[in-house]
Formats: sequence, C-alpha cells, structure tokens
Amino acid sequence: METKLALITGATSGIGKATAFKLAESGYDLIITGRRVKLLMDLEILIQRNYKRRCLSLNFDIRNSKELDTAMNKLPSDWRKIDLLINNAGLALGLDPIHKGDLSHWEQMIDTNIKGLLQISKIVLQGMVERKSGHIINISSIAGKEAYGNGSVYCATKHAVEAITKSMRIDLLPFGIKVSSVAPGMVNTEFSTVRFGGDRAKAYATYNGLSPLTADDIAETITWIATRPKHVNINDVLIMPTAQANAFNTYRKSE
Ligand code: NDP
Ligand code: 8X3
Repeated sequence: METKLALITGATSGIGKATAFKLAESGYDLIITGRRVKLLMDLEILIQRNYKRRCLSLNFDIRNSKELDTAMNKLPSDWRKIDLLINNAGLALGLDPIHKGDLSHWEQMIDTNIKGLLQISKIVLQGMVERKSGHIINISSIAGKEAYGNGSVYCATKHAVEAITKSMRIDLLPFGIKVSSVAPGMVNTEFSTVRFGGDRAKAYATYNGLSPLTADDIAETITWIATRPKHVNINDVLIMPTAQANAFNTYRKSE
C-alpha cells in the first residue's frame, strides 16, 4: 500500500508534536511546520531516525501569508501529494474581560487560529480536490462549543473553526474529502504558558488538583480518526479530562 503523507501545523510542541510521533508510528510520512526552527529540525531528525519515515520541516509563521505561500509553493514534487492535513497551530493570549482586551493579542489569535488555518487549507485542498481524496482534521476546543468569560476572542476563533469545519465538509462532499474536528478540554501543553505570557506559575495553576488530558491523548484520537476506513468520517470529537465536565465545571482535589 502507498505510504500516506500528513502535514501537521504547529508541530514544535504539545498536541502537534505528539501527533507527529503517533502518525509516524502508524506509517505516515510527515511535513511538520512551526516558527521555532531548532525544534522543527530536532523533531525531523527524531522522526527519520526512530520511525524510519520521511519527514520535512517547513519553517514559517502561519500568520504571514507570503511566507506560507512561498513555503508551500517550494515543496518538492514528491512532497506535494498531501493526504492528511492537521490544522493544529493555534494559541490563546490573555484571559481578560472584553473591555480590557489587548488588540495585538486579538489580532494574533485571529490571524493564527482562523486566517492561517483557512489559507493553508485552501493551498492543500487544490491537490486534494484534483485527486478527489484527502482528509482535513481541524483542532477546535471546548472553547469552540461554549463561550466563557474573559475568553471572548479565543472562544470566537474556535467557534469560527467549528463553523469553517461544517462548511468545508459540505463544500468538499462532491470530492470525497473527509473533514473532522477534535475539540479538547484542558490539555497540559505549552498552551497555558503561552496564554499567560510565560508565567509558569499561573500556567501550572490551571491544572491544579486535577489530571488534565495529555498531548498523547489527543494525538491518539487524531490518529484513530485518520485511520478509519475510507467510507467512515468522524465528524466531531469532544474530548475532556474526566475532572472537567464542560468549560465551567471542574472537580479539583482541594475542592
Ligand atoms: P502548544 O503551545 O504546545 O502548541 C502550539 C503550536 O502552535 C506550536 O507548535 C506553535 O509553534 C504553533 N504556533 C503557534 N502560533 C503559530 C504561528 N503564528 N505560526 C506557526 N505556528 C504557530 O499548544 P497546544 O499543543 O495545546 O495547542 C495546539 C492546538 O490545540 C491549538 O490550536 C490550541 O488552540 C488547541 N487546543 C489546546 C488545548 C489545551 O488545553 N492545550 C485545548 C483545546 C484546544 P511555534 O511556536 O514553533 O510557532
Ligand atoms: C483550550 C481549552 O478551556 O482554555 O482550548 O479554552 S480552554
């Protein structure tokens, strides 16, 4: 059987990195992307050495449409048949009421979580549509299902991911292209450290007294979705830590 090729955005840490390992283990060749070039190079070598899979790093900021376009246009011909796109690159910045929000944070979240996802999807879809096959898995969030206070713009971006996923699925129906969404609750990655501007104590407190999901939990789910038979599409997975019922209710050991 022909080896499949997956492109994972935001593979330098957390869910993206764990997914790179799991997909490589399942036999996928990989294109991995992110801004931190050293982390990309390290991962590329690990995947090649430990899993004997082809792996290519693309170093660009997904907010920069020119950089993204150039990187994708320069792909060598044997890296162009992308079977699986994992739209994972994303972030939250800040946790503030709307009237105290930071405009540059808002722009960064919108440009990464929505516009970046849209642009790379459009590029990758050219080939998928032509070949009438492919699979896109968008990483949403519990914040795409519910809106919580102090998170208006992050929640809005993930609600947008949910809407884009549903519309994409309709647009791509005639081409047999699968579109799936994975919406996790709390996952212990660099996410909270990024959200709180590098404040590790604050990030750590997010998971105080409970066991959050791990990046591996989500990677396993993504890999399961990607490896269903051709006639089966998993539309939507909402996956939570057992100690988190929804965006608002958690059970912590100290409670
Ligand atoms: P991490 O911070 O660990 O990983 C985020 C990844 O996104 C990194 O690889 C980062 O790479 C990449 N990224 C961020 N901004 C850009 C950019 N401008 N250009 C290119 N790449 C970028 O967090 P997670 O693994 O947790 O996050 C992955 C996805 O999961 C996100 O979409 C997030 O919203 C979602 N999610 C996370 C949850 C959680 O609790 N952790 C829960 C629900 C959803 P680099 O910095 O090298 O560019
Ligand atoms: C990340 C989970 O609850 O911080 O998407 O929005 S949450």
